[in-house]
Amino acid sequence: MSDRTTIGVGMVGYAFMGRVHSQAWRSVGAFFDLPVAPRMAVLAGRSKERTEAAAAQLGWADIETDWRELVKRDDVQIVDICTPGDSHAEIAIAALQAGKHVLCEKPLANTVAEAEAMVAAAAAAQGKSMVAFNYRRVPAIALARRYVEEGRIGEIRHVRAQYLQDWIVDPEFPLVWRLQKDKAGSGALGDIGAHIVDAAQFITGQNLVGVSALTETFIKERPLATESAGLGATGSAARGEVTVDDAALFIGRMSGGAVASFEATRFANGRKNAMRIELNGSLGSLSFDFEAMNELWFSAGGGGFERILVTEPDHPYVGAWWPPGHGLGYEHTFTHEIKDFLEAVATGADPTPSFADGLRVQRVLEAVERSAADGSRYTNVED
Ligand code: 4PW
Repeated sequence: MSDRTTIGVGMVGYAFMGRVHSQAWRSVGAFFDLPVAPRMAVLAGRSKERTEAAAAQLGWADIETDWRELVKRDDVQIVDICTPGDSHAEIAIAALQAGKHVLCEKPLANTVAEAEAMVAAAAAAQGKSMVAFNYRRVPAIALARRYVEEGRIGEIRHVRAQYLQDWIVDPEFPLVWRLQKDKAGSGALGDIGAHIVDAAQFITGQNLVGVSALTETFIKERPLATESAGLGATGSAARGEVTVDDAALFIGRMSGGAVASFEATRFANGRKNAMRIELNGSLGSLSFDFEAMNELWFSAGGGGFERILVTEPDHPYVGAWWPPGHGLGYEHTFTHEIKDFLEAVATGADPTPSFADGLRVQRVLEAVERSAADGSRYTNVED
């Protein structure tokens, strides 16, 4: 930390995740009373021209064209990794070894071996580390966790989770990095399935211990991408092979005895960002859909579901924002994540989800892939 009140941040990558993280770094201090003030010191990207333009637009003071230089800088105490999964391990380990705190986008890595190396580096480091499963910081999801902890739905029997999008349903949508195994590790499974695995484990407080899975790649070849931004892209005449799953479905057992089902797909026509989770317990149920992210549905048993509008000041994170009923959006989940991370860094607490939590999710993804590949009826998540 450079002094008592400011902490320098260096961010690697400025595409979709880099933009939303920038928004969070810019706004967090204006809404939350923080023990430290983040300074958006450096943005790293490969192209000088593009990185300079992104830094100017997003509010970063300086740029580097090699993340290795960013990691060495004295004005950087936090390294925020917003790159595709193939570079997470290398950047995170170098940053931790250089004494920095690290916030890393999800999934933690592209393989279990990389995630294990990141966990080992985090354990040996002075710096704090956290994996950016931002949906934990949706107020309604944090409230669901609170309800479970308070015992309001009793013993959990069913977890039903889906993450449904449709942005690659067009067979002519280009072969962006999220559709390439060497860059993304896996497809819908790691990109969005990882979120519902993490959410299920977070809300229930239980780990997935075994799975039975099916994956499918509907479109085997696509135009090569020439440009991409956000979840949009333009393609060329040349085509390439899709090397990841388009959809992943699996059922599983949780450590506390619940049974669970998961569906992750980017082929659910009409569903844009339907990250959904429903829990059925011995006393009641909870249900959430990100497409109505300010609502949590609760059944106290017996009757049907009642809608809780999660915009009250005593709901998680909400008190810092707007009056009741005025609602939050996708970007706020990242602001909350960064607020919690900064508080942990400032107080010396261990932030969650930790790299070990990220590894746990990675082991589930790996078990899903093993089960889908060998067709085995039940595959243990390995420790
Ligand atoms: O939240 C999701 C991300 O984790 C987004 O909707 C898209 O899928 C982009 O990256 C992942």
